[in-house]
Amino acid sequence: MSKKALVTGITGQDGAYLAELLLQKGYEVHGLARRSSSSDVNLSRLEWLGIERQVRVVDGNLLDLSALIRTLQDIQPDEVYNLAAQSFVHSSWQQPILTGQVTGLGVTNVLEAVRVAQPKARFYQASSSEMYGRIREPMQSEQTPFYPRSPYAVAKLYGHWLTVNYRESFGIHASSGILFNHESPLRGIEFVTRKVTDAVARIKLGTQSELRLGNIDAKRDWGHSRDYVHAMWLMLQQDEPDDYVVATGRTSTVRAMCEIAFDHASLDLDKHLVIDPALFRPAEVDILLGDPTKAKTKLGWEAEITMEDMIREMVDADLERWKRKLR
Ligand code: NDP
Ligand code: GDR
Repeated sequence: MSKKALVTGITGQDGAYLAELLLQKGYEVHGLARRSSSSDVNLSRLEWLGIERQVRVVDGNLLDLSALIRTLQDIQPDEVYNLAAQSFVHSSWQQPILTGQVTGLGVTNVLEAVRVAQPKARFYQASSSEMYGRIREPMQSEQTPFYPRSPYAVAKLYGHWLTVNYRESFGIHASSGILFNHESPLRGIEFVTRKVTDAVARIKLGTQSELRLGNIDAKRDWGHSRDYVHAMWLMLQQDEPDDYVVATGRTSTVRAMCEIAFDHASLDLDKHLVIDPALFRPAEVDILLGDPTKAKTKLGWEAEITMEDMIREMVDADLERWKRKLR
């Protein structure tokens, strides 16, 4: 009998790569997705990976506990990966209540559904390096204190501690991955890496001339989503649930990341970059740099794809997308 997994956030970047990994490992993969009036479920990322027909999509929303309970009763998954969230930090100041409901309280709904309907399931929570916020230690590990700097980060911290609490209160095999930024050609266009690689493609093809950015001095520890979903899976294969930092251990400025993208397309960043004060955040996380020692020692996990190779892959993918559209 193959194992069954339920992935919330199946239409997002990580949902797609995680589904691909689980299918390769022989899992029956169920994905929770919400419908909208303009489109049925958006399966474009699963289509990009050619797996849309292999994933069983379930209609649902993190805000609807009854639907979550019925979904777990019907599927009886061995593993539940909670990836769904309002995940864009910048939007969380515009939509703080929704962010709290989905990214924070939504975790309670999924954990309650597990507790009520399938307590034997192993649970993964998508926690975030944004929880560290105002950094007081040069490298952030599982022991570093949290200081969230956005409504998103506050909501993630709630979800993180609730996961710890359900593990300790009810004995649920609940693990939390404190993942640092990870990107790919499937990254949403609003995030800075993909905004940059998409702009590079358009500038190269002559349909755009400038790239407007906010704080280019911010530093991030960027890895590849394909690598990071592997760490999620490894956490649920351990005998004991735990919390793990998942990161590369290298940090770069937004500017340095831009230079890699522009250089790859033989373009000059300074001819196209415009700093737009409207894109600065009310409170910024200046630098993130993760210490992945525990993940390496206990899970045998290490990031394999470098930030440079990832950004080049993203530029190539965006060039290909735009060439196809313009044809
Ligand atoms: P995405 O934004 O690409 O995906 C988010 C997913 O959540 C989408 O499938 C979205 O569906 C779904 N979703 C949003 N609201 C609801 C809701 N109310 N009910 C059900 N589904 C909902 O994020 P990523 O794939 O990049 O990230 C996955 C998770 O990991 C997120 O929780 C994110 O916060 C967290 N994380 C991400 C990091 C990163 O660098 N990528 C780092 C650390 C943590 P729809 O398509 O309908 O919008
Ligand atoms: P982040 O990712 O907020 O770290 O959250 P994002 O790519 O949005 O920002 C990274 C840094 O770039 C700076 N920046 C800009 N960002 C965006 N989006 N657009 C711009 O024009 C721009 N200019 C400069 C930002 O100020 C910031 O410092 C991501 C999300 O995936 C979260 O869900 C996840 O939890 C964290 O990573 C870890």
